[in-house]
Amino acid sequence: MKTTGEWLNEEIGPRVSDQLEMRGIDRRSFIKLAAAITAAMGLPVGMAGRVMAAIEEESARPAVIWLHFQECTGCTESLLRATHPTLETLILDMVSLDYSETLLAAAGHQAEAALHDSMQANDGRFILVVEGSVPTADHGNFCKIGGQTPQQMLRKIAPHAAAAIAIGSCASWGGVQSAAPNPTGAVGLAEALQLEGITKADGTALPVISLPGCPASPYNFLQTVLYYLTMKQLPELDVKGRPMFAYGRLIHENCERRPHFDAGRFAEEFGDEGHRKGWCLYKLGCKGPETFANCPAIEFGDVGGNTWPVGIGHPCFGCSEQGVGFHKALHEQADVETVTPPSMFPGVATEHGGGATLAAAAVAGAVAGGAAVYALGAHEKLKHAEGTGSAESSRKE
Ligand code: FSX
Ligand code: SF4
Ligand code: F3S
Repeated sequence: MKTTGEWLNEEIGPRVSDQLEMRGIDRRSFIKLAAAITAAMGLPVGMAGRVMAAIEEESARPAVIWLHFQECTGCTESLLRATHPTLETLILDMVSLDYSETLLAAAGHQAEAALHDSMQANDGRFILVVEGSVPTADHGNFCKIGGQTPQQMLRKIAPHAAAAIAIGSCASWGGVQSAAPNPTGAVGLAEALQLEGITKADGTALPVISLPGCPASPYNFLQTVLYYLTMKQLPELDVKGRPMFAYGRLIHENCERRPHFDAGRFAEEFGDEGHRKGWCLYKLGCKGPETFANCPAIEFGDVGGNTWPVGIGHPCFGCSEQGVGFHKALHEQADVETVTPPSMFPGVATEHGGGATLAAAAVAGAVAGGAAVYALGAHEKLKHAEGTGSAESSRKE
């Protein structure tokens, strides 16, 4: 029986670059794209060759087992329904998706067999992706797949994985289901493993990378997998298990409305003059000042034009931040974590040529990375603009 990965690979062709070429993205553009992704991962752009090789290396494709627990499947949907085909082509060709409850062609016992076969063939080597929260109340009986609760599935599968990715806020820390009164006792994957005492077969902790967001940004998933394939190790994580390259900075630090915040120009209510003029949304409840994510740099949907919550005029509600999204009231004002720039920023009074600190250089690199990943979507926009002869442009191109 064919696995979902084999079936998909048959459908989408043997090599990523061939596939992209069929979709009008030539080799040169592929190289540029690889350079953009490399920078976004916080790696030197000179490593783009290694990233490209990792994308194209078929034998290195890790097996992926993708489980769905309590969630809306929005993470999978947004990943696979990207406006342009580049993203899902890259993702689906980089991994061998052996088991996915959403995408699996098989059903029932055949599906169970695919899971069993992949676990046996890739023991200790596959990546476990979990989407959705784990119910801990009433023995987890709120959610069952094939007659098993998430805990039972995790006990069976997780010890055999090499690493796990918790995709979305639900899998990262409970997400929307963990909103008070949290009737199912929803927790994220890392907490569920800890509560159940689940470790790898050798007794060591299973590394869990959390990619919160409701839904999670497909770019952050792509970059995390690519980093792992290229560097053969996990990216640097923060204390909440999130990759630093994506969650290292507050939304408030990269927001295009930040000059209005600093100048005290706020929208006071939806539709007022300040709102129409694009002023800061802090007083409408924007949680950007206490939410770590790269939404303003990466945006959503590959279409540019400020397509992220604040960009289209709605306050960030902190969907990716534990204790903020689904826990604080929508229009409650945020705790401002950095009223003044963090101390690691270069001093504005520093004389030219004085040299930046290492931390400041890293911050600058992160900004460049954020802008660079935007090129993923910008490339398609450019093609469209060239095709239609329009002078479409974006603030970040
Ligand atoms: Fe949760 Fe993802 Fe929100 Fe939905 O599955 S993060 S409810 S967009 O889909 O897990
Ligand atoms: Fe942007 Fe929100 Fe910060 Fe205002 S409060 S600058 S809208 S992130
Ligand atoms: Fe979520 Fe705020 Fe980003 S609501 S999508 S974290 S801008």
